[in-house]
Amino acid sequence: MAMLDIITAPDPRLKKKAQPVDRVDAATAKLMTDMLETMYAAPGVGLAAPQVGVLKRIIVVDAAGEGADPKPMKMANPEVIWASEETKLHEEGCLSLPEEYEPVERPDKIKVRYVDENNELRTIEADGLLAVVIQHEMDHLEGTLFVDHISTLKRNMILRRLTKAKKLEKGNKRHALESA
Ligand code: K1U
Ligand code: ZN
Repeated sequence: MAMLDIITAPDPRLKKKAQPVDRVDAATAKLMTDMLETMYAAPGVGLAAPQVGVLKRIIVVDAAGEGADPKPMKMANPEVIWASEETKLHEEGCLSLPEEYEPVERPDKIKVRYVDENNELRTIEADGLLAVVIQHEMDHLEGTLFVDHISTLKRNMILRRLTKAKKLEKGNKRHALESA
């Protein structure tokens, strides 16, 4: 297993559309396992391949919650085949937008078809946090971030904060290298 680097916004790689997976072979299954390990370590409840620089339609999710038995899910080529008309507002975070949280409105229940880590086609029904996280991760496959669902004013504020944080981090790294 390997830990992967998570890309943070703003970064053009997070705005690109991911490509379908032909079949889930050993390399894809390993990527799924590495993504899950990276997600747990972050810690997070979901991760999409574009967040680790891989433009493939792969997501991993575990929305079981603290104290419950883990429920890891590895999905390739996920597709929403049904979504409820009823929507819900849920606070979202993103490992690519560290320390930023905003409510986002999405369908409350969904049915998703995907290919699992054994290359088997599966369909699941999801609601609550699981439905939120799957939809959020599927957005990453389209190059969409949760801030694209909120007001321009809030989005620009968040992106300005993240740009500043990145510049500061770059400066700190350069300073550390110069004084080493
Ligand atoms: O970056 C990501 O896509 C992962 C993101 C998923 C997500 C969380 C909440 C709502 C929608 C999508 C995260 O996991 S952010 C971190 C987080 O929410 C969390 C971390 C530890 C425990 C519980 C939650
Ligand atoms: Zn995210």
